[in-house]
Amino acid sequence: MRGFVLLLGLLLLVGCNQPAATTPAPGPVPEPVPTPAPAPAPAAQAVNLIDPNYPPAVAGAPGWEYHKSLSADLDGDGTAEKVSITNNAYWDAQRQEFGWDDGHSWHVYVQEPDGAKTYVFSGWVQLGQLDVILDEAKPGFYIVNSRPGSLGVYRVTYSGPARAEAVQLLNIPLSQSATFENGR
Ligand SMILES: [Ca+2]
Repeated sequence: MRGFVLLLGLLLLVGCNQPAATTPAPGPVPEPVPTPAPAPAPAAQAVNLIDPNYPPAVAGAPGWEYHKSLSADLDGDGTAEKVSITNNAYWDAQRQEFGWDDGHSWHVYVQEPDGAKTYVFSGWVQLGQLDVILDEAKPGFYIVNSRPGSLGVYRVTYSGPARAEAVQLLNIPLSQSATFENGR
């Protein structure tokens, strides 16, 4: 019996001296890497798209037959205004088509039901064209100026006659050599 107690004590002693089984000592906790805040979007830059060298023209007048328009309540007064886009491309009445030159003067304006016009673009577009696209999300519209070698996108906010502001959203150079491989 005494021998058994001695053996038991010895075994306990040996067991206590065994190295701790498997759990490794925890390493240092890594410092959390701070996530850099996203860079703020560059503020849209207000621009004046009116070149005084191109006096206002009215769509549908002689020499200004090119005319596209859209209607929307841009200033929130419950009445729709009309946005018109026009240029002086030659209208061939016989052929019922436009004759395009290398460049044209273009105008974009907002017209109230009473006829008051507010011009937001007057200028020359060389080898390109303007488009107007309504902003469905909130009152306003985009002017897209696409030319060989560049693309400009502007957003126009209209608050009433003579109260329109354009900001430049995009103005990027484009490769003139990149085309679709099938040529279309
Ligand atoms: Ca309105």
